[in-house]
Amino acid sequence: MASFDPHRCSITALAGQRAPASPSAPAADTQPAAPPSALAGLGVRAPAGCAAATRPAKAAPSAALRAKIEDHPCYSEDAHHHFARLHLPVAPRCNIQCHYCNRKFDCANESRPGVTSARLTPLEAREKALRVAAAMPQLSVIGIAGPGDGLADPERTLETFRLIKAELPHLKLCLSTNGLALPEHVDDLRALGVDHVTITMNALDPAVGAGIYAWARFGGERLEGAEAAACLIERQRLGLERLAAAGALVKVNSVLIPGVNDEHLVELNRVVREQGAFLHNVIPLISDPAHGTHYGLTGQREPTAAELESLRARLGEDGRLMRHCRQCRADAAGLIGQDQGAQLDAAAAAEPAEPRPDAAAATAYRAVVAQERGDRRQAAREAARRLAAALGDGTAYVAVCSKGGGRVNQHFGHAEELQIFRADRRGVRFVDHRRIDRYCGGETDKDDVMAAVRRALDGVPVILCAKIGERPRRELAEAGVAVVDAYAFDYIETAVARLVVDRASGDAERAVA
Ligand code: CLF
Ligand code: SF4
Repeated sequence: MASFDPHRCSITALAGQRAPASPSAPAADTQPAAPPSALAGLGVRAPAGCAAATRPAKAAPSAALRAKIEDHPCYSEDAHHHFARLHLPVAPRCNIQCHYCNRKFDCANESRPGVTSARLTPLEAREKALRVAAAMPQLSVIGIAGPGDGLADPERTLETFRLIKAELPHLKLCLSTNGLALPEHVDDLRALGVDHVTITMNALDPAVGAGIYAWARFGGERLEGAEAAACLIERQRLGLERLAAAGALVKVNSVLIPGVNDEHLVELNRVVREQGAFLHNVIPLISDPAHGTHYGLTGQREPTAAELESLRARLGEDGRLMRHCRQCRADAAGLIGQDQGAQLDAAAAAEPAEPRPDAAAATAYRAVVAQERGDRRQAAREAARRLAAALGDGTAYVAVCSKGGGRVNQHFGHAEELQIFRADRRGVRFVDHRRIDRYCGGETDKDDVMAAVRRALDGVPVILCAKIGERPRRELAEAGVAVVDAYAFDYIETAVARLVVDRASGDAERAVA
């Protein structure tokens, strides 16, 4: 690590060669070719490159580590089916300017575009946290993720964490930051029990960073271009190093920007792992011109789903890559992917009294989830056994409508995303989610919804759901997509295995009913 001057970043120590910018090739793994077999229609294909053979064995986490991650919906893919997070939007200001951000909208580090409904003071945030904890026994994490940077005005963030820790000590505290002001706050964060910190790192090379950041304000100076990027990168690396040394679980988020940092993220992944990052989360650039960001207005394109998957595939399969991020709002509340913030705010407006969190309800919920997770793990093992027999070395892709609990339990018409799962001899694994508009009761024209669904499926030939109406079923069938509701309310792993086995055994009525 380069020596650190708290008032001036040592820019040249980190300068390097800019990585060649070329879009990633489409991922072979995401483009299943249908074979002429009993499993045709599931997109089953033989392995290419055999990730199974090269995946390193995962060491079992210690009990202490398990306790930190097993109920955190972002740090554990399994937890995100059961546990919720609440973001408290107490941080309106930022100390840098990313080309993908317009602060009239949420922080693109940790949000999808959409104005946060309110900016809260620490006391207002405390009230909201108490209210949401009372209404939502599945709440496990309180996060601060904008709408600006959580450490640009650190006292607001630290005071909020202090208040939450005093009132709701059983909840995990989580911070997302760009890292510029991180190094000098590591001790404060650790003293408050903040175990989970996300740093958004998009480049290690200032020349690459110069294409991503317009400016940074540091030590009373406004830096621009490569100088700003070099300062930011140095501070991010120092913050990461200090947090990891202090025992925090650091997640690095990186925005994939085609032609700017796509190749570079492979090297970044290697370096941040070496520096102690616990997880890496590569998220796609959002550059809708309507948001008024620099990238949106200058035509910088977003990555395709295939480009994102191709990069993720290169970054390893050892469980240290997050795939289930939904790029949440700065005021998100609820299970990841199902934002209940607006409903909770409306309920609070109707009944303004301050409710007290019900510890017994939270404990009871956790007991139910523990039982469910045990049952689901057992179901997943059984599914893997059945898939190995039915698929051999092949792979199948299935889209699932789920509203949580790890089950196929959502009506197609109510789904706002399709969860994509991959089945192979090792079992069933979450790959990706694809956003869609609601078919029933939504504002989008139904023909447009169906066109978007077909695009979102991108070669995935089957949807599992709890129910579907005749018209969308017929339209999807005409597009070559089977919709199956015969396994409604099964665990996802069980449903996928049953689908594959029923197809292999020729029970087409169940498998495509
Ligand atoms: Fe929030 Fe971020 Fe904490 Fe999670 S979100 S501060 S680590 S509690 Fe999660 Fe949302 Fe993705 Fe963030 S899905 S945007 S990774
Ligand atoms: Fe926007 Fe977040 Fe970047 Fe700040 S760090 S400019 S709030 S995306």
